[in-house]
Amino acid sequence: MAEVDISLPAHPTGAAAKLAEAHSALRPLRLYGGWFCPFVQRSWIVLHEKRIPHQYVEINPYKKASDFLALNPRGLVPTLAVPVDPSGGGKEQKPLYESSIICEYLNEEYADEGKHGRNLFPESGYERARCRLWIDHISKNIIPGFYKWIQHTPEKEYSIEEARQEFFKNVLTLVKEMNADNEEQGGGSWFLGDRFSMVDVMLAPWAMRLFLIEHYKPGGLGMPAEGQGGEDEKLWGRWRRWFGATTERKSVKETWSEDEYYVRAYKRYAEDTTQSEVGQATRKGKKLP
Ligand SMILES: N[C@@H](CCC(=O)N[C@@H](CS)C(=O)NCC(=O)O)C(=O)O
Repeated sequence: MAEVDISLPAHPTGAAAKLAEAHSALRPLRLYGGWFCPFVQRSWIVLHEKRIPHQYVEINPYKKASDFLALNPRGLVPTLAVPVDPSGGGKEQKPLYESSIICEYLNEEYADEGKHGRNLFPESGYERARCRLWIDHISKNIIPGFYKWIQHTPEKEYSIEEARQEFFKNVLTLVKEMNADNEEQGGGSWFLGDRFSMVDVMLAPWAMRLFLIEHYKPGGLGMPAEGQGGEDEKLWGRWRRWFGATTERKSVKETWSEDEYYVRAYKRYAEDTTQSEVGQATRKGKKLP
């Protein structure tokens, strides 16, 4: 069974292939990633947003090669190799892993706004904490709910409608916290209104993968279309704005392979036969790795 997981196409395609190619030269800062992985896409988006010089190395995390495990004993992508002494050529490297930690590290370490663009966290201490609170909600509730839904099969003790409603509830809880989208109140589509932030980065990869639920699951995604959201129409409208802006964001589009390859890669999730750690944890009702 595990063999199928390691038979994934070995390289990104489409826009992501171009980006990977443009970052294939040896560099002291190196991202080990898998094109299909949403956790990797988070780190990739930050590297792109902040114009951080780096090398992208495509690996298959299911193969657990010994040099990969030496860097990251958890054996998961993204894994970042950070130069011990960047000024000294960066031959020696130390590892970092966990997508949210990698993203925070990159944002802090490449802080020169002239070179790397705006900080992905706001200046106000309270607002920074509020961002982290909602990142926590994304990681603890929205993302596990995505896998619970996509891995739903008729044998489960929960129904597909329950999985859908739980996912919707968690999305709308986040949407309620999004800054208002009307001009008087600051405008803009992002979590913080007109400012793109780490909250947007943390959720974007799963927003991009919602089409897989539409593709694979009975009844599809079922998110209300414009005007169909009933008493939650205002919130769904805000969600649609965020979603539209996210799917059009350059850093999101350019870290995206061709749709058909995700369809192939997620078949095992949709059939609930994946042996990935995330998939197994979901099956057992455990916390995600
Ligand atoms: N909590 C980790 C999760 C990373 C993760 O699960 N990556 C998957 C690919 S999407 C992986 O490397 N899977 C290898 C495996 O399951 O054996 C993070 O945020 O970086």
